[in-house]
Amino acid sequence: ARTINIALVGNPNCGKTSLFNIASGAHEHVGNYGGVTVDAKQGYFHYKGYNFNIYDLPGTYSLSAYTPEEIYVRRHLINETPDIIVNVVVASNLERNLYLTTELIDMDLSMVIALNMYDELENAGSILDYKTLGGMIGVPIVPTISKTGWGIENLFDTIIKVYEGEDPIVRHIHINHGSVIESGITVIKDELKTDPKIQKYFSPRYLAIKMLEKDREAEVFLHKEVNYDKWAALRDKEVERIEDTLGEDVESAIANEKYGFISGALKETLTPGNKETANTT
Ligand code: GDP
Ligand code: MG
Ligand code: K
Repeated sequence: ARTINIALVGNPNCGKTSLFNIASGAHEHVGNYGGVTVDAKQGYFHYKGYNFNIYDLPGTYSLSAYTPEEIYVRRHLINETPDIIVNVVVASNLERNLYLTTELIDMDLSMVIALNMYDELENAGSILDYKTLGGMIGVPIVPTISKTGWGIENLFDTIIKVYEGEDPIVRHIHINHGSVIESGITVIKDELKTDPKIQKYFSPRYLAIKMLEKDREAEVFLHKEVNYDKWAALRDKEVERIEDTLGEDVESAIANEKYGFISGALKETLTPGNKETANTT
């Protein structure tokens, strides 16, 4: 049987471990992973003729390389190259949870979104047109309640479909960061494309974004793999132009554009309810 490698990625307290426990089953062996200080687990199970190898990764709000958890998740995605990322999001807190999603989209990875705590969204009286939202971002979205197991079979059926290249929703999109930033991304990306070593780092577009952010892991990668001075000079020129034009530092500007993209997408797909919930996550 074929093995599908899966990584659960999401904010702290979004329900990753609940999902992991339901999927891998109480009877499976679940050991601590790699003797690391961050909280990560690995499990195995079989479903519909496939072997699943699933990692429960530490919770993160973003993939900037600042905290041990963020660095751990980034390295896992780069080194273990999971077949499918399951991005677990809190259905009742999408404005914040989808930020990480926009970063995963930048990385150009195969992905399914578990719209978890769907019960809380419904309890709040909110309605999300998740099919339309999934179509907009090119990622299948499956509602789940990982506390009870509701929706988990549907989630794994969707994972199999994406793995087999049979899900019509899947499409790689680019988050539009606005013309000022996008022209900087394009200038750097077009240069990066000429260097075959860059292919090791996901996509040239992703690395170009990370360079503009002066991301620490990307800096280390460039130092190791390529002629750093040439890239730094090109990057610095673009950063200066962007910051002069926008009047803010480029890292915040990129984050703001991502939040703008999310709020635009939610404006079209989410009808918020007016009931308060006990959700504090
Ligand atoms: P993690 O930090 O992402 O691993 O999240 P956990 O799996 O530890 O879950 C955090 C809390 O949310 C726990 O108290 C879970 O019981 C609860 N939880 C998980 N999934 C759901 C869900 O779908 N609905 C509701 N209402 N609570 C959930
Ligand atoms: Mg957990
Ligand atoms: K909660």
